[in-house]
Amino acid sequence: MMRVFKTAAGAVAAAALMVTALSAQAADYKEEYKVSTVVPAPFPWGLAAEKWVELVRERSDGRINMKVYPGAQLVSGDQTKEFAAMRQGIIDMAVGSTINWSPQVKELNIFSMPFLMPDYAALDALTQGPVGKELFSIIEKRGVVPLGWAENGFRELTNSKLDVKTPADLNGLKIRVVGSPLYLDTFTALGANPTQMSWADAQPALATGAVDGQENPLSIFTVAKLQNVGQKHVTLWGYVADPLIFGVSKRVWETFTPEDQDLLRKAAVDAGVYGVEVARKGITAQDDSTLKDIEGMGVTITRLSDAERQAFVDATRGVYEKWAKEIGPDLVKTAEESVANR
Ligand code: X2X
Repeated sequence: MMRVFKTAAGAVAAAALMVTALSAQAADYKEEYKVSTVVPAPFPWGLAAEKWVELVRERSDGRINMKVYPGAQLVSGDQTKEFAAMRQGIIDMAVGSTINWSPQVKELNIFSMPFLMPDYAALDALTQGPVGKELFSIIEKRGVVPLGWAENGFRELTNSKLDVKTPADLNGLKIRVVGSPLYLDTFTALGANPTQMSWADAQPALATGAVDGQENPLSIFTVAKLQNVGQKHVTLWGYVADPLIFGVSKRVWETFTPEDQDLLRKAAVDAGVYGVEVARKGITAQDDSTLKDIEGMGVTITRLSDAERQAFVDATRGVYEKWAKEIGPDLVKTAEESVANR
């Protein structure tokens, strides 16, 4: 709306008001925005978060200052509370795993559906297609603004006891899982003895032998040096993958100008591209250097034939069907179509 000022003094007063309004806005920005993650750099997850911080700092000429707080320390290590804390504005921002947010956003369990995604193309078809779009709209309705995707990775099975080739090999093995009940169902269906604990508790539990095994991407295995806590047997089964989401508490989001919202979003997308690249490094068909490094440390890597893998698919089919109902049959159907048409 245009306003006509009757006097020059009126125009000056109006301009002064605008200047006050603008500086008030800048003053509203926090000195530091806290970004929660579970693991720090040099894990690919931490690298993605640091890249976001760096890009935002550069592109805002230092006006927006973020800092990564790893170890889920902003929620006392309880990574499954990260989403709730962000929604409440206790955490400003996070680069979070879909698994850790799934207790509050049950639809995110889609990535934990056993054997839904056979390869990276399938994972990309979900995050970059209609499923990703739908999930982002659900997350936003729950009080967190999602900005982009990065990646923890395909989660492989490791243990201290034996080479696991068949579901029967898992019989009675104590396996640490993350805090989504879907994982309890999957490992129970496979005859294992799953127990839920945070990542902080998992490492001592592996070291003392309180649990025999765990599942995590190979980048977590190598950076955390899980071979040193007895994990000498790795089975490549790629049963699930957890993408990471860059998110901002809605309360915090609304304090940014539209230009800065755009800046934060673009920086998250760019940091996500980098994050996916580092997450896949060394574990693809073209470059399997990480697998060779792991074998070089005296760890056996079991690669399943199609028939061997199918036995795991069959054993977890009931879990898949049960959780399709929990997650929402329509979303699961869309996901299956995206995978089929990838
Ligand atoms: O706790 C785990 O296993 C980890 C680090 O992968 C997640 O936070 C999902």
